[in-house]
Amino acid sequence: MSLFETSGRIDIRGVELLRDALDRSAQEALVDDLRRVAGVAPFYHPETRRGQKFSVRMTSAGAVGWISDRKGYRYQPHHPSGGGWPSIPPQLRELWCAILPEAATPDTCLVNYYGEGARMGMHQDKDEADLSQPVLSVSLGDEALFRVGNIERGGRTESVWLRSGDVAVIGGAARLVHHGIDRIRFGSSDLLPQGGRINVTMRVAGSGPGAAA
Ligand code: MD3
Ligand code: FE
Repeated sequence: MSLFETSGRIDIRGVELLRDALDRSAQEALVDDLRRVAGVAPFYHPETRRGQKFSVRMTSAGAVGWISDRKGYRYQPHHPSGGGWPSIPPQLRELWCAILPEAATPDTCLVNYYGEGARMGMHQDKDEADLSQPVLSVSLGDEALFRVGNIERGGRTESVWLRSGDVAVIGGAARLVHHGIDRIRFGSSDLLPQGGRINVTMRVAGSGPGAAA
């Protein structure tokens, strides 16, 4: 996988964006891997405790996967349909190790699919047991308007368009900032045959309140 050769590093409130970290062939190989993941663990529409459907569809790979349903949100060792999650694709593990050699081994990989009109509201990621462990994100397909706020709710925010092949590293103080995806530019990339956007986040979920089986 070709990494860093042409990449610019951009700092957005502590989120480190590695522009164009993955070239087209690496992106295509990842899409193939994710197609295999979705073959075992199909994308589904998570819902909130109150029964509101997310506009983003999700699946996971790894020992545990993040899910949200009428019982709440958590990491659990099986897909909502009952089967186990597939293993994390080797290319993604290698990417993590190349960028984050000091970090623990990731045990989950959340895959978000944004179709036309999908978005993700501002939120914090704090369901992982050890919040000192970083998150690594890979964007594939259509461009997305990513917004980064503050550790406290509200206040000023900064936005940037994420593009296919961009990698983001979230660690340190940035790990707890509020962030979201306001919208995508549907059809802006030809990577995914049906259009839309995939974001992959690798994490160390660990064991903890959020990981109870
Ligand atoms: C900043 N995903 O899955 S990726 C998520 O594009 C999520 O699908 C977005 O937020 C997406 O939770 C944004 C970049 C990202 C991922 C995790 C973060 C930024 C983050 C965790 C903490 C702070
Ligand atoms: Fe998030």
